[in-house]
Amino acid sequence: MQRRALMLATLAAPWLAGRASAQTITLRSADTHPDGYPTVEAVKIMGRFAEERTGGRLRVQVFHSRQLGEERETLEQTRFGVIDLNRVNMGPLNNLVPETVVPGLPFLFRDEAHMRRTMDGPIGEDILAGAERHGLVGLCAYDSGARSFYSRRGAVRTPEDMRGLRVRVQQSDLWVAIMRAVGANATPLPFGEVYSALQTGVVDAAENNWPSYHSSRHFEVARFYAESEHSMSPEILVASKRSFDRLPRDLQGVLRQAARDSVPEMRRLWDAQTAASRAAVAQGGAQVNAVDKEAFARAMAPVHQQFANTDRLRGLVARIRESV
Ligand code: GTR
Repeated sequence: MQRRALMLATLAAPWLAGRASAQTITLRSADTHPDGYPTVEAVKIMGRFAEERTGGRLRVQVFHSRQLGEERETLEQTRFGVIDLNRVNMGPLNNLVPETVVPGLPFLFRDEAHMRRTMDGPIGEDILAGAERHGLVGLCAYDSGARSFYSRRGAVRTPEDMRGLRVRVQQSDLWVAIMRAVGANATPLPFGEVYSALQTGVVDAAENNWPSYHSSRHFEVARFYAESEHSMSPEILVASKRSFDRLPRDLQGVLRQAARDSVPEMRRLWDAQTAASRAAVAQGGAQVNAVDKEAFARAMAPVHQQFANTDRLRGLVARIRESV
């Protein structure tokens, strides 16, 4: 039988604060990143909003640093209501929730501002809503900047330089296809295994944004960072539908609004962290180079047709392209 996390958390809450009759509900939230990372801090901020707005009836406890497991496992547990909230990248959701593929498609957004406007508007709402059919309530999307390649073997400048490289990807068919498109061998691995895979040569390369390249210390073992910026697959905060449905109506509304209100806070932290991480990895010996982006975009283009393969998904892609 599944553990009733929400109920247990409620019973275990030592701080039955506020009015004597008010019960405190504590939602447990998972994150792969360490304490202090913008996603971790954003969910804490959301928790503070929720707590303030409910007079302490609703709280959020963030378990950072993979304390509850790797993203794919924690997502399963979230669907079953063992974990109440989960902040993951959209990548590990790709195989489950088709809509999450769309914003990760290579070179889709024109820039970060386009991605932000899209995810804040009706298209973003539509993508988040896709999770609901799969036991998850999409609360908000956070930034994940742009993902770029990094290698232990040498600078990558063109798609030809990727040929035959073993590249770690997120556990997602989209990501396997993206690597195939440039002639690389995709190796899907959980995030927590990437450092040692790079260190021991199980993989030659991986790809991620500046803050993750930095906080995971991958720059120590893969020093050549190629600014390909090939995908802007955003982060997503989901609630377990089981946990969400158990919340009183008013608390559901508070939770949704608190999540939305944490997005600008997250972005402030994200921009600062991106600049700090860029400087820190350069200091730590990373060598950064530019790539032939047009050649990468051309090579990866067939992935769009392959994965935006229903009217709904094609429609989302078209709306994103048309949006200003
Ligand atoms: C990071 C993201 C994590 C995780 C990781 C990965 O950018 O924030 O949630 O998905 O990438 O590559 O596994």
